[in-house]
Amino acid sequence: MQTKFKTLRSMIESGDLTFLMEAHNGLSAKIVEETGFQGIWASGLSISSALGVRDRNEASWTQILEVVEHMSDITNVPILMDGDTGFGDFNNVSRLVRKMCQRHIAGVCIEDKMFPKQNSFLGERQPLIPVEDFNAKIKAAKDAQLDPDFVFVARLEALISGHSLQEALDRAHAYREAGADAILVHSKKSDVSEVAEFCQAWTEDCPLVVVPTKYYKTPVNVFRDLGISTVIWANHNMRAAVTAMSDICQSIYDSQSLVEAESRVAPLERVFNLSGETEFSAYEKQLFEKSL
Ligand code: SPV
Ligand code: MG
Repeated sequence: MQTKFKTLRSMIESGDLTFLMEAHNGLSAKIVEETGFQGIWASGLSISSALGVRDRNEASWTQILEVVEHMSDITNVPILMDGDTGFGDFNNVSRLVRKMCQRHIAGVCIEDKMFPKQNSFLGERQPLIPVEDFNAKIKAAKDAQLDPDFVFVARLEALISGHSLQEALDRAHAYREAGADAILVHSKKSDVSEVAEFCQAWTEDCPLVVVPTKYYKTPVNVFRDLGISTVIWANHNMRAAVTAMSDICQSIYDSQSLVEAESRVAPLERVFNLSGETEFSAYEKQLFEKSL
């Protein structure tokens, strides 16, 4: 069987547009896979929110990794993990990558901001890390990887932080040179314009990744035409869960009854199926039959 590392690499390097769907725990990861997505985005924002903390490195890297390990254990599709700024310097990145590889987590995305980070959609002009320090993180990750197909995605925050297109391009070239396997060009504009300008100016043979949370109205064919490799749907399972949980809480609170709620929630059977109860029962039966 092809490793998750190889699968993620071939998806990102293939000519077809790849979609990674957000998950933030084992349950959501399972649903993403079951729906048919070929890969999972382990979102820092969503995992933090699900843990009840801010997207500011309030959860430690081992707490995040533990969640992603549950996601990896329950699925067969590869996971690209949001590694924020790498939880420190190049040495922290190195240790993170080693531990990810041991858990078969296929790739990491690291952004070129400072530690501790905050979500890119908050505040203005968040400071960028010096290029040489980010290059050290890329090189350390590549030196530390335990599988040659482990994917390092270098995430450019230049545009979102108000820097020029040229600054973004210069950094992207430097990161590619340092060994990045793909470049994520991030934008908080409500249209695709600055991402499009970047893509048109990007002549290297290196995959581009985008996160269209803010320019969500852009049809995916636009991404195809721009030669983009991978689209990340970054936080919609977490946001869907927030809406669904708020609605059901309100309904039960107001009615002091489960009657109205019952038809609006997943049957318990579905929950048991998602966590593998069906396989467990079959396996248990088989084990005991054999030993008779
Ligand atoms: C995340 O999902 O945590 C991301 C994407 O980093 S974004 O929130 O768009 O910065
Ligand atoms: Mg994030």
